[in-house]
Amino acid sequence: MKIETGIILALDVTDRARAVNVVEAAAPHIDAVKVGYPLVLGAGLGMVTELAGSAYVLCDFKVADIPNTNRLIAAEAFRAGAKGIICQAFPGKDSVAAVVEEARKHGGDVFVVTEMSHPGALDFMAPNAEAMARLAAAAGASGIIAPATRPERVRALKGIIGNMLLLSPGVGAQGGKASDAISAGADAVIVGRSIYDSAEPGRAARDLALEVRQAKK
Ligand code: OMP
Repeated sequence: MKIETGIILALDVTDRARAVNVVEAAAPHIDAVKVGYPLVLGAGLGMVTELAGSAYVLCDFKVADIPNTNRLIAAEAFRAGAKGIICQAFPGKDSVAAVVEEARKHGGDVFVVTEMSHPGALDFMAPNAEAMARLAAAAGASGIIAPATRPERVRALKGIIGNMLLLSPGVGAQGGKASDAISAGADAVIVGRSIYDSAEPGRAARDLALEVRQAKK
């Protein structure tokens, strides 16, 4: 993934026409479109293929199964046109390695979730997040996902992964600030509702891109 604006659009809408409109408006200000279960279950896996015609599509399937099932899921995502995929670390290193191995066949990226952005992540994920970041690095992933809602955790986890990418969700609707996440070491922020629920998604994406650019100075 090439980081320029530092904005990844989380396209969690379920309707094809709305999805296309939001992407068209936000396109000049984003580095990638993250497509997850809401859109794929609502409008079909064909959305990945359609959007891949004009954008880097990051499939957020939070892949979290045994190695063979992970491999099968990743293969379908890349076959549909995804350039990157998100997997969970907690099933362990063989499960993550299976996703990385499949991604390599397609020249794709793997991003591994460490500590999630919601409060419940403190129950089980936070105590293990450093180990999960080390696992991601050892597996040869392109990067990790870490919470904009806790910039101090972004800083700590970026310290573990070095030059790997750190993508940070939790901006806006979940209470985090893009500039805080970037200042703490995030390479890009993942933003959904603050863009797609805005009356002007293009303007919302542009304003966030400006905030990111200023925080990177
Ligand atoms: P908004 O809260 O609407 O900006 O959306 C955030 C997006 O990031 C959603 O697609 C979430 O599924 C995703 N996300 C998190 O919010 N927190 C995480 O810890 C990890 C993710 C993710 O993997 O993308």
